[in-house]
Amino acid sequence: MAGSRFPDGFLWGAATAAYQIEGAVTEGGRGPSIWDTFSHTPGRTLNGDTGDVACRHYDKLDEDLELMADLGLRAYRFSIAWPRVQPEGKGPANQAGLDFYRRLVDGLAERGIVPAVTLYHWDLPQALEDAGGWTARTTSERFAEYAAIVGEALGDAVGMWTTLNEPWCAGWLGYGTGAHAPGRSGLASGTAATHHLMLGHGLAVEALRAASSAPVGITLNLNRFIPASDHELDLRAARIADAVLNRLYLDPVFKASYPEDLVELVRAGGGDFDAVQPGDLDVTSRPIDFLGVNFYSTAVIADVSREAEARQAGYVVAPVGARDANAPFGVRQVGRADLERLATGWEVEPEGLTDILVRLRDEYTRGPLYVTENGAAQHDYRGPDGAVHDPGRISYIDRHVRAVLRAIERGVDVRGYFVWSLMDNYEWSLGYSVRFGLTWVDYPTGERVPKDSFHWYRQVIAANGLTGDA
Ligand code: IFM
Repeated sequence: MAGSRFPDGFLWGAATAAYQIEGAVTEGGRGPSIWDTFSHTPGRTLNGDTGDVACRHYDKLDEDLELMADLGLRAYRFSIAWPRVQPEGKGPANQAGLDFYRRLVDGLAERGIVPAVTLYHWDLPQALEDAGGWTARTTSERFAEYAAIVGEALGDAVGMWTTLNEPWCAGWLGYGTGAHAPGRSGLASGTAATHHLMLGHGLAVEALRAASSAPVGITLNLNRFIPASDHELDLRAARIADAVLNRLYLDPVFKASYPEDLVELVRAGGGDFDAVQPGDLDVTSRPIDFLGVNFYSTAVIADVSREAEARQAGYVVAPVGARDANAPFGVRQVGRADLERLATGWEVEPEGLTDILVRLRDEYTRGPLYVTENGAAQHDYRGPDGAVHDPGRISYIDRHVRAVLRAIERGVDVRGYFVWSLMDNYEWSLGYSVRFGLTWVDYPTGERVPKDSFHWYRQVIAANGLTGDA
C-alpha cells in the first residue's frame, strides 16, 4: 500500500436509511412505524418535521440508482423498512414492499454496486409497539421472522447483511431517554429494549444464515470518551459513558455478557437486567462475519459533581438535559471550546476513529471491520452558480479517511468506508435542519444536485484513496 492508497478491493460506499429518504409512507401497502407516530406527535421533532415525503426516494428509485452509478460507488448501504415488508410486523409478506427492494438490489447489481442491506434502522411497525415494542421479548422473535422473509426474498442478490443499525439509539434513546421513537423513558424499559434488540440480532443472524450465504454483521455507533481530568470521579464517569454507549452493545456480541459495572449501576438506580434469560447471551454472541462502526465525534466526560472544576479547566458546561443519555448516572459531557464542531454540535476529532478501530481489534475482534457511517452535518446552501460548495465536508471526510488508513497501517482489518450520506435527508428529531449529503436535496421539488464533495469522493473512489496531501 503506497501513500494514501487503500488495499485492493477496499469497499467505498455511501449510506442511507429507509425512513430518512423514502417518503411514500402510505404507498405500496406500507404500515405505520413508530417514527410515523413519533414525528406526528407535537413537540417530538424540530418544526414538527416528518418523513412523510423526505427525499421521495420511493418514487425516484431509478434516478437515485443513476446517481450512485455516477458517483462510482462500489457499495450502497440502505435499510429495509420493516413496515413495508410486514405492515403489522408479523404474518405473510407484503409483496409490493419486497418488489420495491428487489428493484433496488437488481438495479444495484446491474451497475456493479454491492447491496449492503440493514434490516432494522429504527422503523418498528407501530402494531408491534402497541404490543409492547422492544420491551417485549416477542418482538425479538418477530424480528427473526422478518429477517427470514427478507433473507428468502433477497438473499441471492444481497452482498452483506447488517441486522441492526445503532441499537443504542433504538434501545437507549427510544426506550431509556425518550429522545427517539417511540419516546418512552426509564432505566427498566431502556435495558429491556436493549436486551431484546440484541437477542433479536442473534436470532436474525441465525435466520439470515439459513437463507443466504452473504456475510452477516451488526453496526454499532461507537465513541471514544476522554475523562475531563485525572480525578478518579472523572475517570469513573468516562468509564460509565463507555459502558453505556460502547460496552453495552459490544460485550453481548463478542463476550456473551453485559458490562458488570453498568449492571450494578442500573440495579442501584432501580432498573434491572431481568429480561436476560438463560441461554440468551449464547444467542446474542452468535458468530458474525464483520462489525460495522459508525463514527462521528469524540467526547470529554466529567462527573456531575465536578462541573465547577471542568469549567475552571476551560470546558463548556451546558445545563444537563433530562434526555442526556447518561443523566441517570451523574455523568456529563463537557464541551471543548477550541474544537471544530459539526452543525449538530458534535466535536470533530478524527484520531478518535483510529483509536476505536485499534481498540476493537485489541479488545474485541480480529474479524473484518467496516466504517459503515461517517460524515459531516452542515448548513449547506445552493450558491448563485446553482452549485453547492461544501469544503468543510470534504475536509471532514478526508481527515477521517486518513484516520482509517492509519488504523490499517497498524494492522487493523478495515475493509470498507461508507459516507453518511448519499443525499441530504431527514435527521430524525432534528428534522430537515441539518444536511449530511454528498448530494443536495431540494425538499420542495425533490431535485438532486451533487455537491462538491460528491465530485471529490468520486475521485477518491476511482483512485482507491486520497490523491492530495492532508
Ligand atoms: O442520520 C443518522 C443515521 O440514521 C444513524 N447514524 C447517525 C446519522 C447522523 O446522525
